[in-house]
Amino acid sequence: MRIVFLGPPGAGKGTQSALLVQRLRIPHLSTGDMLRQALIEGTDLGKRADQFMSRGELVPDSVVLGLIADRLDAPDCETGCLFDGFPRTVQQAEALDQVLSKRGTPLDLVLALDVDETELYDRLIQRGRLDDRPEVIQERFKTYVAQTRPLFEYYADRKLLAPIDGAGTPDEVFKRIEAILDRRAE
Ligand code: B4P
Repeated sequence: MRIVFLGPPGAGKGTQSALLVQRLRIPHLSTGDMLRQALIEGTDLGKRADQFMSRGELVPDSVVLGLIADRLDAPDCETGCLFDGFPRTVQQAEALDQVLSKRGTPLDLVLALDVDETELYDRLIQRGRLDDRPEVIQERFKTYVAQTRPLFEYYADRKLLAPIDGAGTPDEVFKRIEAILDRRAE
């Protein structure tokens, strides 16, 4: 099964993805984690990505698409995977469609988390990662609305979108996701 997790910064994509990959036993492909790992390792790619992440901007599509294409070549992705925080632009979504259709393995589902912006802000401030400073959070929200939010329509048009209320505890949100999966399996 191939699933995309979509949602604003701090909506819980990473949190819910960790639960979902345990249930589905598929690899977890988080572009945010991959970029942060590249920075920790001090690679050129990591240093380049950091310039964008630290300002609340998206890392260029070419960088992110290269990471995803390499990861999809690994044998553990043959039976499926969970894309967490990718795609984040319509261009990334189109590129992903192309890569997957070449492999004959299209997307099955797009889970779209929605959470009130005040709640998102509180969660991110509490998390306190380097890119969770007030001015960077506001920039990430703006970037999300301009570049990622259009993906809701993109995937709704393709009948793949499953909207989820992301308010409440992580367990409550995960139960809503499980209900969607159970309905699909019926
Ligand atoms: P990401 O790593 O994807 O991070 P995020 O959107 O900020 O967080 P997420 O939604 O995963 O929230 P989480 O579960 O951690 O992106 C970081 C940056 O990387 C981007 O800004 C961008 O620059 C770059 N990037 C990544 N992918 C890219 C792409 N495809 N293209 C270009 N650039 C890209 O939850 C947040 C906090 O809330 C946590 O502390 C968590 O414990 C808490 N929480 C979660 N669920 C909760 C709940 N239900 N109730 C209360 N708290 C909750």
